[in-house]
Amino acid sequence: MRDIFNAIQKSAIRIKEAIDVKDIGYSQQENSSGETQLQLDIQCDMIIEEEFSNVTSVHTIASEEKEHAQLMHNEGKYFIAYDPLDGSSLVDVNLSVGSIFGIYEGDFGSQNMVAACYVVYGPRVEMVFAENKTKLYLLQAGAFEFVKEIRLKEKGNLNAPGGTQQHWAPYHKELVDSFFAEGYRLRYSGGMVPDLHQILLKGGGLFSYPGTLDKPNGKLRKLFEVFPFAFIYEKSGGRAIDGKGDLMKLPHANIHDTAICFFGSNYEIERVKEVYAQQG
Ligand code: AHM
Ligand code: MG
Repeated sequence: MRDIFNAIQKSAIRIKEAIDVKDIGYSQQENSSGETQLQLDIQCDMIIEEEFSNVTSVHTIASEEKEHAQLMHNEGKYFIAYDPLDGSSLVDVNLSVGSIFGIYEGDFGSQNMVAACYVVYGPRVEMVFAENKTKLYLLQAGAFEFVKEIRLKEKGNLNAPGGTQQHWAPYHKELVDSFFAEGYRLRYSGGMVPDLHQILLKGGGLFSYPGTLDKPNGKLRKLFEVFPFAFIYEKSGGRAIDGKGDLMKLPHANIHDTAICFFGSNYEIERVKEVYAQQG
């Protein structure tokens, strides 16, 4: 695991350099979700692949930017799913973006997750790594330094509602509005890494990405985005559900499957459960 941790740190430093210096442009390719890939997406994907190719404990990788999983080392035991540059379309407006990693043992699948990590590229570069506990690191003078352990409170006051409102179900809109009516403040950048990072570091709140008319199973991908953050929130004393049950109990059929998702502190997740339970 130490080798994987080091490879992620090296990747993050190289990705930060790529974000800082490269022109942003679209490639001629689409990813598995049908989105045209930015050249930067492809470059970040290659950086991570290169770094993991040096780590013999990594058996297989799966990337949001690759259609299929890819074998690295037959003798390895870890299966790593990653989103190399989540929210990459925010780079050209200079908002924060991130890389997300789910580390699974034996095979991909929520039940096999043993660690998760993300890196936020903002005014500072920070890394959050969760195994038994959730730890925050800051990139300083070329190295990641431990800052503190992260724990969520029972309740927060931030509300980050994802998806197009026009396509929300009426009960979902009522749920989101009920938090605003209670004094919650809107915090939504359109990048799940900085949005979920903010809720974690400010102690609590709710991030939601519901099923919508156009995307009934939500937008965010289980292996690369949903499970890693679900794991991190749970290890931080928070919760992560799909409206009814725990995200970390969901199966997946395909590496690019998506899920409806809610991440937050206990108080907000209880409210979501109450509202969604009434929907049958
Ligand atoms: P991406 O992986 O193509 O970058 O998309 C994922 C991003 C998340 O970071 C964010 O939470 C979500 O898309 C925002 O979607 P929306 O604009 O529909 O709310
Ligand atoms: Mg993504």
